Amino acid sequence: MITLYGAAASPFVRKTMIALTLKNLAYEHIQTMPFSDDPELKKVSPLGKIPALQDGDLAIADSKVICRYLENAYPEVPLYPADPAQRARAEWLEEYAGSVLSESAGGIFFNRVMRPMFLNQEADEETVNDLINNKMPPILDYLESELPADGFLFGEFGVADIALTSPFVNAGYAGYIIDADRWPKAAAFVQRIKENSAVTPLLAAEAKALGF
Ligand SMILES: N[C@@H](CCC(=O)N[C@@H](CS)C(=O)NCC(=O)O)C(=O)O
Repeated sequence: MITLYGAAASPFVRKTMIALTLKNLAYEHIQTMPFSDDPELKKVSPLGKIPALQDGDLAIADSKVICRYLENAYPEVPLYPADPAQRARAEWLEEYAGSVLSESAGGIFFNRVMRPMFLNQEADEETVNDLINNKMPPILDYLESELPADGFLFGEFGVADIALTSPFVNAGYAGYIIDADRWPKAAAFVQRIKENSAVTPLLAAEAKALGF
């Protein structure tokens, strides 16, 4: 049995949950908050970060490591392209999503949602404005040049599509909407992935749990 540790509202946990769903893998979900010093989490995730995953004797952390393990261990539904060059591009976009995009989109979410809801702090709107006006536009310019006008990035629904969409779900909770006049492909892509039948039930469940 596979066990997934983490909170669904994390872009990295959500990405992993969608990957498990697309691969038709049953799993137990242990709701675990980051920054908690939870000894159970530290056993599977030495850095205390989410997600972490246990599959039999194997315990691993980091959504990239987990998704690549799932791809190798459960190849029936592939989530990365088979062609080496395409696979490298998919892994690059996954990396881009997990670094600059997650830092900026996640920063908007952290300030406007996490701080007031969980940390009893006010949002730092100066930081949010910087993220929205200075950090997000070059990211969206780049994505606009990479994303397809229709369908998925590499033919079939895969990790790159999930990874690039997930941080925008978080930013959406914080009221951030991609300007479709300026970045039409990016806006339509994110909407398309969010409306995918494998994704909508997960988004509905997490939105309900968060009270949105
Ligand atoms: N590269 C990691 C990033 C995971 C990550 O940063 N998760 C956040 C929650 S969204 C976390 O656990 N933060 C706690 C910490 O940094 O201590 C991945 O892809 O899983």
